[in-house]
Amino acid sequence: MNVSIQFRDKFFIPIWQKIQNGNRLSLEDGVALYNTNDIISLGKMAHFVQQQKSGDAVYFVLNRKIEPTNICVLSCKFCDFATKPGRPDAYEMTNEDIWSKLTPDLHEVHITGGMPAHWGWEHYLEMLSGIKEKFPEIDIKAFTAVEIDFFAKKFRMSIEEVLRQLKEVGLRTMPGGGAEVFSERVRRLLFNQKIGAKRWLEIHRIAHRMGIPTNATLLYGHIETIEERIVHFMKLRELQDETGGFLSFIPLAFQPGDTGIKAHSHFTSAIDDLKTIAISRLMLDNFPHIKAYWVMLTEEVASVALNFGADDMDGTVGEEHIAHDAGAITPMQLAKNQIIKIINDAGKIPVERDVYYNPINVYTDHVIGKIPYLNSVPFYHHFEKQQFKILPINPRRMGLLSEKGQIDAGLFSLMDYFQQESHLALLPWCIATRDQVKSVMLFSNHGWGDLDGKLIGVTDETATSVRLLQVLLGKRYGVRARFERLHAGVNDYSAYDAVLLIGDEALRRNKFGLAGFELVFDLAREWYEWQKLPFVFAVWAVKKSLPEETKKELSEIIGHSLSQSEPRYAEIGELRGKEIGLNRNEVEEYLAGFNYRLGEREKEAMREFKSLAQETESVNIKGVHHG
Ligand code: V47
Repeated sequence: MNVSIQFRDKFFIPIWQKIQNGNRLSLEDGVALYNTNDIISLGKMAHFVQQQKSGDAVYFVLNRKIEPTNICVLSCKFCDFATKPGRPDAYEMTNEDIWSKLTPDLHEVHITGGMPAHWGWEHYLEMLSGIKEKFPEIDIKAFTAVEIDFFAKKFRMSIEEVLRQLKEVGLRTMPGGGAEVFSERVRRLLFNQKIGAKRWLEIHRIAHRMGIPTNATLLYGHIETIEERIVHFMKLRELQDETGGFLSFIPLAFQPGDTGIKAHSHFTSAIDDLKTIAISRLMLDNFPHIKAYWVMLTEEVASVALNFGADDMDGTVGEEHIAHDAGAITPMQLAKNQIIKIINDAGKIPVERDVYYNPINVYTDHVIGKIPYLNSVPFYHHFEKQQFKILPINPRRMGLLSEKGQIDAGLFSLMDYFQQESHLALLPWCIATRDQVKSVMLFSNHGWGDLDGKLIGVTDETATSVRLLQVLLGKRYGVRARFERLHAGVNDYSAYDAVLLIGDEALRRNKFGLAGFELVFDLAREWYEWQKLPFVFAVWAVKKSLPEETKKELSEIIGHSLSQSEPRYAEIGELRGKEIGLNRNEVEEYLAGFNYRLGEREKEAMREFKSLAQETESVNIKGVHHG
């Protein structure tokens, strides 16, 4: 993707070079970006990164915020929400009150609030288990690191034990609150009873290790310095390098209200908000999402932020007190249609998501699914979009959206194509291996023959690799294993005898290893040694009902992109390769290992696999292991 920007601030040029080459920005770069008046160029650079990460997608979730009580043992100066027992504004919700606020159409409940001295541990466990029991479709995002630390101390448990028990009763992810600003100076002045950076980061590290993805926030616009904001980004970036467990970063604009910070009685400016969104997108190069939290930004700023690096609008929210008690002027909730309109007006794809950012529905036309793995870069690097919009999506989710008619075309997982042949037309391109793949890998503690009865964690991202694994186990090795789906993102693999991963994660683990597993098997190599055929993992297909003209246009765009890309694999794959930890040579060798054109041998391989899959018993796969 070539983007040229007319900079007014010339010092942007070396920074822009770093961004385009996938090099990290420094503390000095971050401070310089804040000092600019060339806000449009800043926005364009952040938008470039946003497009690399999430194409045209902007995510939202049907969610409900619950703040179970405002009674809190802490007294942070910036907080107008917290109060003490017996005060007229104090409230406590019973668990019944909480459950009565939820409806089955929701996909996420976000729980965070005050920390009262008198609630018991059982109360929290019942809160979550009651939600899961009454609303199995609602995923729970609950309790900031500050609350987790409070539970550990109050109920005399380790952080691991607190999280283990919460996970068991339904906790899926953790929100990013309580980080404030990672600065001892600010902590002493504004929230000296609260945990500092070290403990906050440690708790998130543990959560990630236990397979609980989390968010992160920065509370900005009060007494912190620009340098302190950038140091905050760098600390988050460092932990993300280590764990990969952060989903979204949310800059929280300080709401002055009647808080104890008298010198700062005004709201942040829209310019500061947009700079913070853009600079967080640029500094946090390893975070998948940046959230424009409309509750604190206003709808107007949030909508502009969608072209300044943000790809996440939080959700419908329902009710909110932390910002509103501190003077926020925004509504308490946004209707789903209003969110969809804001996103469409910004020229993006409104993507309704689940708690792990899996797309559930998209609300616009001309959507092309893009498999976000290195091996499909040749199809998209020179893709001239015209009227189409690009949605990065894993193969399995693309199949599900296509079933609902919400995807016009894409690279489909082979099994999904087989199932939807009646309404999908094949195009002459695919992702096929020659002999090995390097990115569909089984990490195991047992050889093939010893996997009988064993528990295998399988990626949630595709139907084809999982079926290939079952065919290999059943037909080649005569073995029956048990399977459990993994969720997208970080997982705790310790419960499994083997784990099937695909895409860039598999590629990374193939190079650097997956802790706890000694053996690594390449599924395409297994297939090749057995069948002496290539393996077709995905095929390009288009909705049959599209006008012929559109199909033709799309075919030309794909064909053009591929022929432009083929002579330049090292160059086009370099950026993504860097993210995975591969050098140029490794990228080139990896991409050269694929055949992207659907020829006779590939078609023969498809037929052979289809009949073997039909003969193989379809094993029931349980949901994600949460224990
Ligand atoms: O931790 C308190 C902040 C946070 C004020 O993870 C204030 O998806 C502004 O973390 N002005 C709670 N902010 C909210 C939060 C959040 C919100 C939306 C999404 C997610 C997510 C997380 O609110 C607190 C604190 O940092 N806060 N007082 C104030 N006056």
